[in-house]
Amino acid sequence: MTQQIIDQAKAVMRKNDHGTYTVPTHGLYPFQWNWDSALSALGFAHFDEARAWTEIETLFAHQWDDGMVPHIIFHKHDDGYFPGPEVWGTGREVPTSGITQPPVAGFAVRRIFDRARDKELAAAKARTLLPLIHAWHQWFFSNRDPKGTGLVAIIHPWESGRDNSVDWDTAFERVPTDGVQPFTRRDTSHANPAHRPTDEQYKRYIWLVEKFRSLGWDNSKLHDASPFQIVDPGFNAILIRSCSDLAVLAETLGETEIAAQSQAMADKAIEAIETLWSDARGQYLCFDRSVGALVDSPSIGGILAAFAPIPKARAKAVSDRIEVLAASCNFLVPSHDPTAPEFDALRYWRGPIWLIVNYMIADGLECAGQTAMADRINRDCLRLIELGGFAEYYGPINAEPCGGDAFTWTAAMVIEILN
Ligand code: 9WN
Repeated sequence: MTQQIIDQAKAVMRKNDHGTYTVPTHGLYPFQWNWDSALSALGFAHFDEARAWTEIETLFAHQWDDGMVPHIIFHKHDDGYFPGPEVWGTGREVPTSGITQPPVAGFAVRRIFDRARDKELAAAKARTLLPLIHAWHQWFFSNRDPKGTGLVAIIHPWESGRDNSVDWDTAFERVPTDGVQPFTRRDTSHANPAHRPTDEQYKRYIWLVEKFRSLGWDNSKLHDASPFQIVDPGFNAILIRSCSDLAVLAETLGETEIAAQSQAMADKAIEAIETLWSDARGQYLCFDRSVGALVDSPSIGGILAAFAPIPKARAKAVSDRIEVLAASCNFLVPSHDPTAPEFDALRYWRGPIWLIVNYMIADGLECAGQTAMADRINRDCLRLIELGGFAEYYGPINAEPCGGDAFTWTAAMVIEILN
């Protein structure tokens, strides 16, 4: 049974493999996505280490001069996705988007390196990737934390990877839609519109893209110019984990300066993330930097914080919080609290379960000694696969498979969990 599922997962990954990069799924997402690639590489590493390294190398081959790694790389022309390269207008030879995504590559590279069977290949690849990943981490703190708070802001919901989370609703009201010309969405022709973001949200996504394009994609200007600046605990936890993992990797490779700088960034952020903790909610919350207040939205962003090496007592509290959520759903971990009025069981990041997020939460909890909850989350991942196949996301009440199917990172996570 286990081997059969692994074989099916490998087949999904091979199907979406374009040789040097994978697409998340055919049709809905025909290009390379940033955090999809880093997490998918973990799956490849179990059966083709060289291919795993290539996935991440391709991603970093499109790193911008300032250090940013874009969220989409438009390797080949495809009309099936909106917004395409002409909307982004970043002027790159191989077009890319102009925003970034959760920086999970540092974590992935350390893990692939640590588990490598081909040590020589791993050392060579890690050595090349190390300064590139470090430059991306430094880019974050220079450009998305201009006041040196220790935590970085996202300036577009797409950067979080949790596109239509309830977390952004209030801040999004401050994003106008003036001047956005009519456009045709393509996602709703591939997936059920009831499981996707709304048209109103799409207009605001595009307004932000046009605003940033009008500033020439100059990252020294974008943060301050954006009406949307959110400090997301989940996003920051991924950055913290990648910084601390990169510190360990750098030390192993004898790169002591990168090691010290990475650890310093992680330490400062771990201290700062404490300001996002809410006793009332029993979890971390987002902080809306534009208005200087926490966002009282009980989403999975505040639970994903457990992916970072937060204090053990906090990890225990997060585990307790998941236990509370379990009382109102049949599968863990819903992307929004099912008892909250905004919960929407099948609409994208407003309720459904995403296996990549489950994987990171379980990994963090396991590192913190919360193994029972980590195991339970991993078991639920496998139940969801057995019931719904390799979907993009799943309903937390009835396990409905939603969004795209034959999904690369979902398959990669299953390979990870079963190995
Ligand atoms: C926008 C590819 C990506 C994921 C994101 C997920 C979704 C894109 C979209 O798909 O976002 O980046 O068009 O909806 O929200 O996390 O990386 O799988």
